[in-house]
Amino acid sequence: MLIRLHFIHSLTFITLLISGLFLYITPTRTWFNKVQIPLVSVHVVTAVIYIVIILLSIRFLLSYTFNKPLIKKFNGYLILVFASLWIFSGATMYFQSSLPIVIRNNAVIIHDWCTFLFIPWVLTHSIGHFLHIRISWPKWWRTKAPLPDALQENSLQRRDFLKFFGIGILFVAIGGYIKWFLPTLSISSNEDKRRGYFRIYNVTDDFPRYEDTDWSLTINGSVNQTTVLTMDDVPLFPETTIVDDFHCVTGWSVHGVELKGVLLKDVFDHLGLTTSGKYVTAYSGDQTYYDSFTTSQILDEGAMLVFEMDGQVLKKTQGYPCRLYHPSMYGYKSVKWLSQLEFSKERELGYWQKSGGYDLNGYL
Ligand SMILES: Nc1nc2c(c(=O)[nH]1)N[C@H]1C(S)=C(S)[C@@H](COP(=O)(O)O)O[C@H]1N2
Ligand SMILES: [Mo]
Repeated sequence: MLIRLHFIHSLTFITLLISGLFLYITPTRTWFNKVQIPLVSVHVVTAVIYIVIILLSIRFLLSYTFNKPLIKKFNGYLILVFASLWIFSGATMYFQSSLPIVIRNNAVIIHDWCTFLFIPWVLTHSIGHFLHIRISWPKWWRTKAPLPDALQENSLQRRDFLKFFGIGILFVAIGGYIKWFLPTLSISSNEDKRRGYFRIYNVTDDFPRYEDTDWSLTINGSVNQTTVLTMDDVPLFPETTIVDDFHCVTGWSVHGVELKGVLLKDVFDHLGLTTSGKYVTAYSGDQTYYDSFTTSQILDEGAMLVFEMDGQVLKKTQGYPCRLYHPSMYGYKSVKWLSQLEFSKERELGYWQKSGGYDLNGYL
């Protein structure tokens, strides 16, 4: 019974680990999204199964470790502590929309760090399993608690463990590497500005690689005059710089990002543009991503065209040369490679409202 539980637990655990790492790593997350495999749901459903297993095993675990040496107790309790941290932080992430940003952000940090701190344990534990390494207990422990026969009997499962843990370790190694590597790619070069980092999101395989000469922004639909802006026009408008916290609805944030660009209100004022449309759809030059706003959100709430972040022109992957930004809304409203603002009488649904159920207004 215990061995079977252990096996089911490790299978579920590895599934969680792998799907979690796929969600964490940008290219795999994007790929799964692209082929429409709902990885988040896979992860969540597995997590529910995992919770059931943990709840089922607590009784066995406690009675099993009852008169076992300290090290066995330690293993059992370690799993319980980590499992509860994962479960609580995971649940917080799942129900995040009703929780304050601080809690949400810390939940992501706890969830990620538990995973990465647990790697050494998974490694030692599974290596012990495949290589049949057994640390013999000191005599005074052994006499107190002789090794149970059950431990000797699980040799049949070792090959399976080898397979599953082998794959697991590979992904953990890749994930661990990326975990340490990613922050160094953070957009801020200045150490003390490093406060969280952008995880590049892109729903398409590729992205538009604009030069500053071939980018343009079309403002059309129900406006008094259709307008096409190029980089040459940008200096005509007063420059606006704000420092703001960037929040992605999946839980990560970057604090104190300096965003430089022009307010859309200033663009309208300077060009004498007016609109009779109540709504705006903002399209990306990637031909796929777009989102929808009310005209007043765009003109009266400080929405801007952003050209620089933290004192540097946008990176190619972060929307170069121009992304939309609304200071009180989630990151998904920040359409990268912005190419068109279409004003209309009827409201469109955005990319994520159609495929991910994100809130239309996207306020923080
Ligand atoms: N064109 C385009 N814009 C986009 C996205 C996208 O996939 N494509 N993702 C959005 C989401 S969900 C977020 S959180 C931010 C992430 O910004 P970053 O990629 O610069 O970190 O971009 C937003 N703008
Ligand atoms: Mo996002």
